[in-house]
Formats: sequence, structure tokens, C-alpha cells
Amino acid sequence: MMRHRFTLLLAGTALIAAVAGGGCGNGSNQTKTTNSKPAVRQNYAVAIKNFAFHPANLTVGAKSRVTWTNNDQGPHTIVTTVFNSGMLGQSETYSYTFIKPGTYRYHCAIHPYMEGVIVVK
Ligand SMILES: [Cu+2]
Repeated sequence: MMRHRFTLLLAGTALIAAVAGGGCGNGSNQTKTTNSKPAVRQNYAVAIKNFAFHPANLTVGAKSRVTWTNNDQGPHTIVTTVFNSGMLGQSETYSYTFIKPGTYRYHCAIHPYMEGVIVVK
């Protein structure tokens, strides 16, 4: 009679290559940048129409993405201290994800009287 022997591969001694750091005491000044691609929690839209932002005042939570759409024929821009959309032609959009809470006032560089504010909570 033939006996089938089942060989159990016991992975008991997985070789964990413990690459021991050379023990160079470099202190703990490493800065971790793990928020390069934050997850967007919510999306908001701001329309640009008749030389105004609609809504001009918008309150969002942190990590919200706001998308501006230019519904005018002429170009507009959205300029804040943290970003500049550049020229937006008709039907063009610009999106920005707000990470840090704060009050972000913006305007159109071409028409400075066009103003808006995003409050990030
Ligand atoms: Cu404008």
C-alpha cells in the first residue's frame, strides 16, 4: 500500500531579515509627510456667473474640494494667498482641496471687485 505523506510546510522560521540599523544616533528629526494625497470628504461647487461668484460665501469642512466653473463668456481667475487658478475660459473649471481650517478670501485678478470667501472648519 502506498502511503501519501502530506508534507506540511511549517513556516515557522520565516527569515525576517532584521536589517539592524547601524546604531547611528541620528536623533528623531525625521518629518513624515503622509498627507500628500488626502481623501476628499466632500465636494462643493461655486459658479462664476455675471461677474460674480455664486455662492460668494461658502463654509466647508476640512478636506473639502471646491470646484469653480466659469459660466461667463469672458475669462476669470480665482486668486487666494494659497493658490491661483490662472485664466478660466468659458465652461472651464478649477478645483482646490482645502486641508487646513481657516478663512480663504479670493478674488478675480481680472475683475478685482469679484470677491468670495471659503471658510474651512
Ligand atoms: Cu473676472
